[in-house]
Amino acid sequence: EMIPIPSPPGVPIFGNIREIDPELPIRSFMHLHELHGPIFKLSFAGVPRYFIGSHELMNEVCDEKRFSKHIASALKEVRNGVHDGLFTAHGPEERNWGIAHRILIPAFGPLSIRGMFDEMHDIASQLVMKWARHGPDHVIPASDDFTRLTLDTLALCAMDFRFNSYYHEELHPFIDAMGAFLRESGDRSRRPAVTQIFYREAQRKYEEDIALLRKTSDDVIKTRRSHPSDRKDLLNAMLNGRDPKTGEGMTDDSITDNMITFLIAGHETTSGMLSFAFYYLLKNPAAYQKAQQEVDSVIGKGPINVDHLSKLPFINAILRETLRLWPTAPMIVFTAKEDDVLAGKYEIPKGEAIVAVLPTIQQDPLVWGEDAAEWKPERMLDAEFERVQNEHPNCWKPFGNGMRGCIGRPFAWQEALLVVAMLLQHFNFSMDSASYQLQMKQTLTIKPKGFNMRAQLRNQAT
Ligand code: MNH
Repeated sequence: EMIPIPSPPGVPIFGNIREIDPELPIRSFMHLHELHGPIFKLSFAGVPRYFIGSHELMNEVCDEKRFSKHIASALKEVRNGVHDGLFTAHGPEERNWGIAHRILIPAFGPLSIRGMFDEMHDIASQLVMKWARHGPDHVIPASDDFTRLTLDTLALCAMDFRFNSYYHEELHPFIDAMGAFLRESGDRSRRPAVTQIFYREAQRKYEEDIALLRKTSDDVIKTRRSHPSDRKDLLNAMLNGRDPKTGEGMTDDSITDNMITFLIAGHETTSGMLSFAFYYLLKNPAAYQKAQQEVDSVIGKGPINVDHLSKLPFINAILRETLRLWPTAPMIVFTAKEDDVLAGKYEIPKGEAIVAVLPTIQQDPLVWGEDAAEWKPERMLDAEFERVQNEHPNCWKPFGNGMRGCIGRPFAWQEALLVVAMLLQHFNFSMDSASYQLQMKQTLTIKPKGFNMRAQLRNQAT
């Protein structure tokens, strides 16, 4: 028996756009799930979109035989800048995706990521020194400083390029251009196509930003070509790698598309995760203490090394639980390969966008219990986490699904474990304002808004 999918009525031309908070669409979608249940349908400028918000429905769309990743809204606009790079490619039907995917899988594998430890440590140490120098009265804008960290780490590990973001108030022109490009891509996706002609100045700036991003990346490639090195970084993997299947290498255009893609896909997601993690740690003193004890007993006062990272189960659980409540890439989009039926009762036509509202899906009480909305890292310790995932496959998907899942996950995880451990080792943190309530800011990703901390060096006479 088919059941009609709830669809709140919209207004002509714009459709349901008015029901959505343009500053924080994810909140609106989560709220609509509370009102309408696990599935509803909206239409934007005449284009229908399905939204799912339960584990049961998510588990079905993760079936790669029936569903695949769909490039819609903001991602479709990001394609204007990075084309068929890994993140914005339609999939295996685009040749460059397969070639880049096969060449880059080993380059993002655990072994290569381990080899990046020293450079990750270099940038993390700079953050520690900056906060130490500023002293305990300095108000730290957590998201901003974590974003400097993740960008600098990516650029250094991926292509031996130093943004040196900590040393400048203004960001490197590349970083400015990337921010503007992503913001405008988001804005364009919310404007009906017919109104685009009224945005000529925005269009000019958009093209200029894309040109700057590509020129910077092309220059890095040229420099490496004229000064080859045997660094084991992502740039060398792309320049020298051959696709085991076709024997082909990546074209320069594809290398540039992917170089920019790594910076786009990898910096805000990771910095948002770090910011949310510190927010929850500071809201939960018992967990904070437990995490700090873990660091003290595993690492002590000496320098951290790569082998320590596999011995931090509680910090590991903290990161997992943080991404369960606030997956920093909060929506991923699927489409049905053929006309399909979800949960035996909801008809979904072939080719339409199905948006997975990850925070709602990952707080499904049928999986996590009545306290699903609470932050409880204990439930993410290895044994318990494995048990839940075996019982409820695809209940935790902050890194996406299947062959289109995140290629940078080991990179992000190593960086985040390292940074959390080093920061807890060196500082005692507090919230700048004890009354701070979590607010969020959304672009392609989500992060805490206005979340500030203070950092007091530990092991110092006070
Ligand atoms: Mn990442 C795909 C989340 C860190 C590079 N990433 C995805 C997807 C999610 C995601 C979700 C799937 C998107 C979709 O279905 O449309 N990524 C994250 C999160 C973090 C993250 C939550 C950190 C925390 N990602 C990183 C880092 C890099 C990176 C770091 C690069 C160094 N991610 C990618 C790329 C893809 C991707 C590239 C696209 C892979 C593909 O489709 O082939």
